[in-house]
Amino acid sequence: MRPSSLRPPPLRPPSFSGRLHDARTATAVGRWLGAAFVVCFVTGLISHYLQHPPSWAADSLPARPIWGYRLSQGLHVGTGLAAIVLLLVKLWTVYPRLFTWPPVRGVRHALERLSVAVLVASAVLEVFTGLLNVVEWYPWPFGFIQTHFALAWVVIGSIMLHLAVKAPDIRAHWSRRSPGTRELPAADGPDRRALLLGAGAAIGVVTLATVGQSLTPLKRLDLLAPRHPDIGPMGLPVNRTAAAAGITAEALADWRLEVIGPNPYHLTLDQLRALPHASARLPIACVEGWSVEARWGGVRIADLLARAGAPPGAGLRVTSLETGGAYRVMEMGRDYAEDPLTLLALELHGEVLSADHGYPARIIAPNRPGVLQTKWVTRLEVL
Ligand SMILES: Nc1nc2c(c(=O)[nH]1)N[C@H]1C(S)=C(S)[C@@H](COP(=O)(O)O)O[C@H]1N2
Ligand SMILES: [Mo]
Repeated sequence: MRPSSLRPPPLRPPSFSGRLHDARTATAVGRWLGAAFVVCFVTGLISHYLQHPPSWAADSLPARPIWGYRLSQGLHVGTGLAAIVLLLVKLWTVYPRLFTWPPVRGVRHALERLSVAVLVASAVLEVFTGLLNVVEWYPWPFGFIQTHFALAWVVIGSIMLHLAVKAPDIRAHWSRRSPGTRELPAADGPDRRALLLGAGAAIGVVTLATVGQSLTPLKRLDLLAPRHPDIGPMGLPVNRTAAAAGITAEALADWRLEVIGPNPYHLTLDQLRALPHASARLPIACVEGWSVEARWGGVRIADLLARAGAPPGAGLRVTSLETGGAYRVMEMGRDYAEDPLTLLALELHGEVLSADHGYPARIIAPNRPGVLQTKWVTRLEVL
């Protein structure tokens, strides 16, 4: 067998012999796409396991740094959006190869094509389900979270297989002037440079026009993201309003906080307000990518649990007044429950919480996904 670098590219129909469809362009774009997918995958796992920790890990999730989840989920959505641009460019670069004739030239070729089909299909579905989740549109019959999570493994597995199959090509075209590749169209020309610059510019525009949803200094550039860090009741976005959650005036009229533990008790709102006051500057970081820091005031969860006679190291189950919905009940492990910054918040920016932000009381805890910052809290249970 000849050294792989001397082998001519496997498929080169004359009509597609330009530099924009060659292996060097595919490698150059593929590296960035691969990097985006890896960051997206790792941050996706972080998000998944913070929300659905295996039972053995639930008590040792880190409550620091307070901005950890904000950063990781900002990266998840940012790299996911960049991956959409890169995926389109990559598909455009390689599409002549996807339509070669004959479609199958043997078992090995058939398997390779099948693996590429799985890679393309899963990657496209993964980034578009993610995008539609950001705009909260679910035009499909399956559950978003399970599908997005399962597909992530298919995508990452297919990428690894693809890297293994294409390793010789990637190696030969990794740098502009690989030794021994003179007969391959490896030299950069203005057309390839223009394509790569164009792709970079498109990613720059997409990123700059959305990253302000979580990177507050750039919030003025946030033109495309569906939520803006400043826009919403009390200057903070809202995903689920009180009306959407079915929080009625009647339900709030006889609200009281029930705390269940070795010494159970309940408190009216006035009694709760009379307890030692604590405050914290903490971000809300939504899984959909927006995040914003705010000043919260209320009562420490640790104080409420201690008063119920909770043993040290106890976890907590929180129940909302909301009648349905996936976020009505939430559990938090020891490290969050004990943290002095974890509050049952009654105030936002020094004012009483508005209905949409969880009046009369909501959870705010450091380094946690927004979905776990339960609003309209009515019951705490020591676990
Ligand atoms: N009870 C309840 N709490 C909830 C939700 C919900 O649907 N129900 N949504 C969560 C989500 S997805 C986020 S991002 C935060 C947003 O808080 P905010 O609306 O005060 O900004 O609240 C969380 N708390
Ligand atoms: Mo959220």
